[in-house]
Amino acid sequence: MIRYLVFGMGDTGLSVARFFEKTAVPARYYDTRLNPPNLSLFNQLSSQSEIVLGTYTDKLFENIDRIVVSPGLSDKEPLIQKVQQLGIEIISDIDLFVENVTSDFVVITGSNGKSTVTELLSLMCKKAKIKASAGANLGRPALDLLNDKVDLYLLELSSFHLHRCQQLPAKVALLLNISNDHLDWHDGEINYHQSKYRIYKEASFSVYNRKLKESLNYINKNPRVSFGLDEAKEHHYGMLDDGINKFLAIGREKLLTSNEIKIHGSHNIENILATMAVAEQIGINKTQMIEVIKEFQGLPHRMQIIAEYNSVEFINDSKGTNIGAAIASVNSLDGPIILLAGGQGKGGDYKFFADSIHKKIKEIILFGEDSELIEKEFEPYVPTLCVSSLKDAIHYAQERSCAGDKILLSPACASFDQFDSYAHRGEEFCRIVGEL
Ligand code: UMA
Ligand code: ADP
Repeated sequence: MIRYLVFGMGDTGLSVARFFEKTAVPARYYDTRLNPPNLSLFNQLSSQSEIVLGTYTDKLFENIDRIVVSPGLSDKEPLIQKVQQLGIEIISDIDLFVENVTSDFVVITGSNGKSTVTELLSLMCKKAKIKASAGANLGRPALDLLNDKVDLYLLELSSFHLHRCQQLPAKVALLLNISNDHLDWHDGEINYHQSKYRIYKEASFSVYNRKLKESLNYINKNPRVSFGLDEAKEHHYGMLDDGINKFLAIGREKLLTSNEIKIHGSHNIENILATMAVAEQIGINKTQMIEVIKEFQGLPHRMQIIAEYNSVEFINDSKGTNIGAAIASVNSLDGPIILLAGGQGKGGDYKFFADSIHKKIKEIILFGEDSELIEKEFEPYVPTLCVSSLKDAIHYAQERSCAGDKILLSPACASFDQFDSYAHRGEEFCRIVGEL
């Protein structure tokens, strides 16, 4: 029997442990932290399992053939470098999923829009009465999904997952877009991009963004279809403009107008076109797709108008956790914008950020770890202010706003310097705005 070391005792590590318990596979679990988040649950595992925390000795690798590494851990981790030297096979939880799955699965990635598309697909499956379970980066780890006896799995995959995947024979693979994110984890742009494009390697059907021309170098010989905001050739997804309305379309066939969609911005139209291209491949008909799209209000913490106070709109886009997302969100709004941004950066290019959006914003108020770095790039263009907390940022923004302004929280950064997660940051934003 293969002997496993599981590195990381977060949500992914716990899903691996549950899976191994069910299949009676003994394993050793390790976390660099002395008190990892799920420790009490790990302590309930069977006596076949061992737990090691904090510092380790070479005994950790004794009798180990394979190591399952959690997505948050990069190859810079000393333990992973050691394992590479020892020649132990490194895999991800997604590899275990692929080795054990018996139904079809769809894989979705992109720097932004993954959760929106995965959720939309999930709703379309429900409408079409296709039994499906969605998860992975979306929240529920992939191995936990195997408990659901369904016809189809929808996996939202991050570049961290994809970096370690050995085989990914998905029914359909979708790469939505690429803008720089997680460059620190991947040690640069090239590695990040390659991890994203890797999604197509073993897919039976590929859905690609026409703007990402490089996709075609990675897609295998199997069938493919494209999406984009331009007019599309037959069978491909795109837009048609009759001078009065803009239509989402397949080739020349009009499906619905952009006015019938509740979620804002051209980036969301791209997301919907991509979703329809995948949905067609999993047997969802056009009527079912359109009904779901017309009803869809979007996910929490993504461009949610949460309040209007003195004719000023407050918008929560706490999930705008990288530069590409924040640019898309700013561009999807009209009118004067006071942008609240900052937090823990991920190696992104703040000069590019400022160059891309300074004309659309009235002012930027910054908080968190990278606030001064961002401020430096915006200073030549618009009024800037660095404050110590999100609360101060909201109060200053409100004081400086006039009727008709939009106060947008789209931080372009991760939240972990001051919050537990993007959701926690978004909830705090809603709470503080509610107190005004
Ligand atoms: N960590 C340690 N020591 C360890 C193990 C982990 O310090 O020994 C730290 C990591 O460096 C990281 C944190 O713990 O900062 C969490 O890492 P993890 O890999 O244990 O995370 P999980 O709890 O297993 O959650 C992961 C995904 N997290 C990451 O990729 C960082 C979750 O995506 C995902 O929902 C979950 O698996 C279930 O599949 C979250 C995420 O932030 C939403 N994803 C990134 C993003 O969307 O940008 C990629
Ligand atoms: P992900 O799961 O990839 O983080 P989400 O669907 O949760 O993506 O959206 C996160 C943020 O990314 C949104 O708040 C929005 O600002 C931005 N976004 C969504 N779709 C796109 C897209 N297609 N292109 C650029 N930005 C996008």
